[in-house]
Amino acid sequence: MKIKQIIAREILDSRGNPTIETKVILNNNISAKASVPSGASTGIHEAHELRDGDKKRYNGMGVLKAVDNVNNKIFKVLKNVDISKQEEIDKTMIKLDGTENKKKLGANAILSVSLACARVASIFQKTELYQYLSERYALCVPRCASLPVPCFNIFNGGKHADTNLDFQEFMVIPLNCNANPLINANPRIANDANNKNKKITAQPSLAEMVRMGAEIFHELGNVLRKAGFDTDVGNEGGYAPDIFSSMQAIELIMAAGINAGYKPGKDFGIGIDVGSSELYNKKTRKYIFHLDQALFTNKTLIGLYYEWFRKYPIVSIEDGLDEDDWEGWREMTKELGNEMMIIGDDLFATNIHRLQRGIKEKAANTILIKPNQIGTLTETIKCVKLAKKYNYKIMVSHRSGETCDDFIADLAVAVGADYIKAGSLSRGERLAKYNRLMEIEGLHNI
Ligand code: 2PG
Ligand code: MG
Repeated sequence: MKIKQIIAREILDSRGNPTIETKVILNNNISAKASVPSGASTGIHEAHELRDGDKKRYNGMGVLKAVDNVNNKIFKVLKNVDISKQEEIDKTMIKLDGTENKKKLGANAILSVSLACARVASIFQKTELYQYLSERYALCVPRCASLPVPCFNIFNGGKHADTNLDFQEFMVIPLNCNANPLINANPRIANDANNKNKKITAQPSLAEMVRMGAEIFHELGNVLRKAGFDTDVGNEGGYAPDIFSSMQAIELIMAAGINAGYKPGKDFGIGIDVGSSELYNKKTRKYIFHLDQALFTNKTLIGLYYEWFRKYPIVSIEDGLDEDDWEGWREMTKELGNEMMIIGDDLFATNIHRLQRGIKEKAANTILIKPNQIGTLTETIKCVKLAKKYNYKIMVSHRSGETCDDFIADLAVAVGADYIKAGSLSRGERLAKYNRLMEIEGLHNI
């Protein structure tokens, strides 16, 4: 079946900023849409997000040029192309753009078409999107697709909230699940036979993991309220009060988890996205944490992470160091990589060239996968495949500016991702992803 029409338009994302939504229509009039998210703590190695720059509209954030690129330039080269040829579709757009980081057409323009094509192809084939992706890219037959463990960002800081907290995300991560071998292999936090936990059975279903996240999220609200803190939420739906130290965020989450009836280190661990590229001074090579009034070198910061690891059930640190501090990443992976997930987000930017360097340098043991960091579905999946080949764990991720498009839920299942992070347990654009995962779980009893 061939592409008959492609129509893009400007819509608003969860922050009220413009983004692009694209509809692809086939010759038989079957159609599907996809929209793209947008980051706030955007890495410098990401593909280019094309914005109009016209200060008279949306303070320069408009995406009418990207929309125009889809409706004209991209449509021209994709008209009548067979919808089942996803790799060819992506390759054609990459070629048409012709730049290293998709700055001519815009990665936002290209990705919206790429995702919409995959979605309409799955509808045409009458298969679920995750099944279609899995088969299309020979990832694995649907029966071995697996559900990722959700990581709930219930405490927002950094660029995602108006708060004094420098750290960007504090996540609750369910333990006791098969998909979590690194964590379960760790004797300090592995499930023990005497765990008299009343709420979660040995292997929680995705719906149970979501329930745990929601219960802890609500309890955190109570804990904060009682302590006199603000309970408004940040960009990703987690609470975002001004607090007294970074460590206090962890203490509050631990208290909420315990109050909700769960055991830290047994039922749930804590993951931190430091977003440290935002805190790094390239000249002095120091990391500045304003709330804690502290300055760190990469070595002393790794020391702090280790101290926290000894004290709390920390199971992952994302972007613990700057995106170009390769020497630091090597050291951090050597020091902490056997104990927890060392996740590269800005470091890798879902880019196989950056990942190849990481593999060579033994930097990180987990990669964050964000399709809009690279700009096409095919390149995203190539990156996942390479990471898997070298035993990196896979965490598929949303962006802080989202839409209600739930594509990444299907993507995470299709590639057999170990984890997915899609924010907190509030805000519709975050829940859309978790709700889709629960739907998939129900559909096929994965
Ligand atoms: C991150 C993301 C998503 P942003 O750093 O991991 O949580 O944030 O989309 O702002 O880059
Ligand atoms: Mg990150």
